[in-house]
Order: sequence, then structure tokens, then C-alpha cells
Amino acid sequence: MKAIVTGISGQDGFFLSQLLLSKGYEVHGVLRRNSSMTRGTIDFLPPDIEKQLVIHYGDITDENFLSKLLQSEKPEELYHLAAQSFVGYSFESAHSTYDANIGGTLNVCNAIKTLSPDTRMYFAATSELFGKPNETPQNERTPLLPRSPYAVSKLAGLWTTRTYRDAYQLFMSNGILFNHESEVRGPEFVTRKISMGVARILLGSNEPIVLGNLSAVKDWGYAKDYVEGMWKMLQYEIPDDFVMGTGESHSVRDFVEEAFGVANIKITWKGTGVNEVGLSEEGKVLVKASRGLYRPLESDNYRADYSKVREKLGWEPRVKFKELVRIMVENDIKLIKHK
Ligand code: F7E
Repeated sequence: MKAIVTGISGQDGFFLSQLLLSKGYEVHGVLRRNSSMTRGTIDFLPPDIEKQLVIHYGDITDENFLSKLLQSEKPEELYHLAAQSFVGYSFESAHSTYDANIGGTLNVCNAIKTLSPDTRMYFAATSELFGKPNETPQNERTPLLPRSPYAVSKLAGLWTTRTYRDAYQLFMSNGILFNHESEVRGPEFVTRKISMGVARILLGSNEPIVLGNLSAVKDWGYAKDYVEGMWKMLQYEIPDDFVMGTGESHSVRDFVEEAFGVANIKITWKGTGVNEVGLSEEGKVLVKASRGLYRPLESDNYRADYSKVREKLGWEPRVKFKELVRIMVENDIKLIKHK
């Protein structure tokens, strides 16, 4: 079996490529060349794993590149993970977000349709499609009401794959995944920002962690579990859309408390909104809020109803919130100690 993974240098690419290799796949990854020649999470892979990957340098916004790739490789499966995935940044740069997330997805769909129609495709959709939902928990029937350029772009991607699936009988499945995190999460995302900040403070730093909206409520799971669900979607008899999450809701504030708890530091809160601070027992400021880190629109109130993936694919999250926070904080403590 051969699979192509776009976005192989991201968090999910890190776990997915290892899962596919362990199942005996030939794994091809699409990687965008950059001037500093960094390769994202590929550089964190064990060398014996990394050398098994076949890397194709190119960009998903380049239609020609994708056409040539699909024509020459004709993979059984393609996991389309590449995207501008940072919601906050999408407010500053909607255009580049649309180019990568809508244009890139359209290119992938067109290349499959014309050059490799037997390829099964997974599209990385997102819980951000729900916006600020009125119904809890959210499942495949919950209305899609995006509240960021990122979410709008993913809505277009979702409907592109649905349309191609129905119009041309292609196997294209959508994973509507809630937040999934890990020890290789990028430092711009809130969970990693917190786990790194806690590790820094535990090991002597006096710099508080500066955050935006502490009250945002998300459903956070472990990325390693979610890539298994992606693979299961492509083994299922029909293409379909699936919600994946943990079924637990927690605020950013809960994440902070739990993370400091792993480091045996108790935090208490004072003030509200942008004036909120988190203090240690000795009164030291550990966390503070900043207006500049709030988004123009927030999407939250999330809790996944993942009964469809459980019933149809036999998928369950193994790692839930507390364990996830522990994995991330302990990993960052180890990383900082060995720096
Ligand atoms: O924000 C709040 C922020 O940037 C989480 C992506 O993988 O999951 C991810 O998107 C929450 C938001 O992830 C800070 O306002 C507070 O409510 O870690 P995040 P995200 O926006 O939820 C979804 C499912 C995806 O599809 C995306 O691709 O935390 N927040 N203070 C903060 N967020 C950040 N980044 N930094 C802060 O200082």
C-alpha cells in the first residue's frame, strides 16, 4: 500500500507517518521547501523512521506539482493535512489562508479526479466549523456556523470534497476533528504555550505566561489517537464524514491549572477578563491575560459527540484531558532540563 501525506511536517503528519509505516505502507510526504531548510516535525522522527519516508518538495497551491505527483505515484490513499492551520493568524491573513486551504484542497481534489480516481482521500476538516454552537455535544448533524477565516476556508474544503464525492463517485472522507494536541504541537498553539511556560517557570523562570481568552472551552484530545481514526476512515466501506473528539469540555483556565498541577504548583485566580491573573501560593504572577491575544471572534463551547466513529469505526480516544496535559508538561520539563 502506498499513501501520500500532505502536511507531513506538522503534528498530525508526525504521528500518521509513523502509524502508516508500522502498518507496512510506503509513505510519501509533501513538504514545502523553505529558505532555512527546516523540516518541522520530520526532524523529531527517529532516524530509522525518517529515512523510510519518500519526500516530495512542493506546494499544494501548485496545481502542476500535484498533478505530476498523483500521476506518477497513484497512491491507494492520500491524507490531505496541509493547511494554514492557525486560527488566530487567519484573521490577519485571510487571503493566504484561503489560498492554501481552499485553493490547495481544490488542487488535490482535481488531481485525484483526473489522474488517480481510485485514490481514497482523507480531508482534515475541523470542529471550528461549528463556530459557537448552541447545542452540546456536537455531532455530524450540528449546524456549521464558522467564525474565522480559517473555519470559512475549511467549510469550503469540506463542501469541495463532499461535492466531488457525490458528483464523480470518489472516495473522499472528512474528519471533523476537535482540538488534538501532543508533545510535538507547535508553540503557537495554546496548549503547548502553556506546557512550555509551566516547565520554564518550574525550572526557575520569573516570566509569566501571557495568554488571551482564558474562558474559551474546547474538547482536547491526543493527536496520536486521532491519526488512527483518520486511517480507519479510509478503511471503511464507504466515504463519509466523521466527528472525532473526547466528549470532555475544558477551558483554557482548566488547562493552565492542570498543567501547573503536574509541576506541583497551585495556582489561584484573581480579576476577570483582560485583568485576570493567576498567582502562586507566594503571590508570584504565573499567568496574565492580554487584550492583544484575544481574537476578534471566539469559537468555543465545544464537546464532541463521537458516537458515530465509535459505532462505525470502533474508534475511542485512549488519552483524555488529564493524561494529555501530563504527557505535554512532563515532556517539556524533560526538554528544558536537557537543553
Ligand atoms: O487556541 C485560546 C484561543 O490556537 C485554543 C487548530 O489545530 O484546533 C486548533 O485551533 C483556544 C482559543 O487552537 C491563547 O482563543 C487563549 O479559543 O491552541 P489554539 P484553536 O484555535 O482551537 C482546531 C480544531 C483546528 O482545526 C486548528 O487548526 O485558546 N487562547 N490564549 C489562546 N490561543 C493561542 N494560540 N494563544 C494564546 O495565547
